[in-house]
Amino acid sequence: MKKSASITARMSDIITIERHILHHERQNPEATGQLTRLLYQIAYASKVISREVRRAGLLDILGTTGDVNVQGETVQKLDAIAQETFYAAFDHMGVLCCMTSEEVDDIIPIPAQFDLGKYTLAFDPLDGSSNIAANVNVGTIFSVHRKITPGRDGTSEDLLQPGRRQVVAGYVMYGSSTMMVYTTGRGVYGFTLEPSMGEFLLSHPDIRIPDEGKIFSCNMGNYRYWSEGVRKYVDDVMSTDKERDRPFSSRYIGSLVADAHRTLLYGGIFMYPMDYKDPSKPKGKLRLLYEASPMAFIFEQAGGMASTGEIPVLDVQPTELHQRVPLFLGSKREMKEVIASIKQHG
Ligand code: P6P
Repeated sequence: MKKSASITARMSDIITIERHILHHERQNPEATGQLTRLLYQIAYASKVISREVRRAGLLDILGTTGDVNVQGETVQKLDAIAQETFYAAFDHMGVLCCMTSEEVDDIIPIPAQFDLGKYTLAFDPLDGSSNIAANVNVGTIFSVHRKITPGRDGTSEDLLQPGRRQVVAGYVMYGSSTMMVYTTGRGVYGFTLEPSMGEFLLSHPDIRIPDEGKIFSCNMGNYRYWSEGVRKYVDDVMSTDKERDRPFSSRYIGSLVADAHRTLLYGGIFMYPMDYKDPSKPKGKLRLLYEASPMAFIFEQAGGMASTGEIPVLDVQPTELHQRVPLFLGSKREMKEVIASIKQHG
């Protein structure tokens, strides 16, 4: 009896993502179940992509399809698989009115034969895919908004909403383990895939970013293209002639999900600043709708900050599906310091 009791006790301690999602649905009296089904499908699609990522080296799918995506980047085969997996997971679910993806130029409508729902989905099916061949962590990033326009079909207006209005934001990281991290505006929760069960189990209840850290993360190869304020901040962080109360380490993977996840757990700052290589045409690199905005919702929910360097990312009014923005994510202390440096020095 005792043995079964301990198993029962262990079972009751295990919180699957499904159990967590249902628990939150019950707390929301107006819930219709559409959001629950949406989150279930994200978890399902992530398991399928995780399996493909893990087998990549074995199935000779590391190569490219030869296609070029809307960003002008050569599409890796896994990108194509991840894109198709996410699309196929949602086109028939009756929870979305439209989608947008890094891999597709235009808005993605729901096929006429399927029911429509009240949410939009913006996603990067496999961010960091240029790192795949080196077996570096890659990830899926997703962002959900409510439909705001009348009529049946979703429009770009439903997608081009400020991040402050997101309903759900999250990412899946395919690393030494597969983790899904998301927020619905009630804190940030992390789930780790238990491969033998095929279940995401709650491993990081209520993630909070430290108020300060000692890791800065940026591509120093672009240093000469940054504004004076950013360069001064980095010079200060790296300086040894000042009495800094903590030495900094530099960590940069070049895969947003991996760099953001480490920053979220350990603290510090991640930066992809505005590039002034052509001062007449300053540009960001990371995309607003399906990279910066979902990460910003997560970081603010975890007690951190997310900025373009001038305004909170969540307050940016999108104008184009694939628009790019400069992105700073991190602990309050480092974020306030870099924003102050930009304000003072430009
Ligand atoms: P760079 C990956 O291609 C990506 O979109 C993000 O995941 C990552 O943060 C960034 O680009 C890396 O860019 O210019 O440092 O290689």
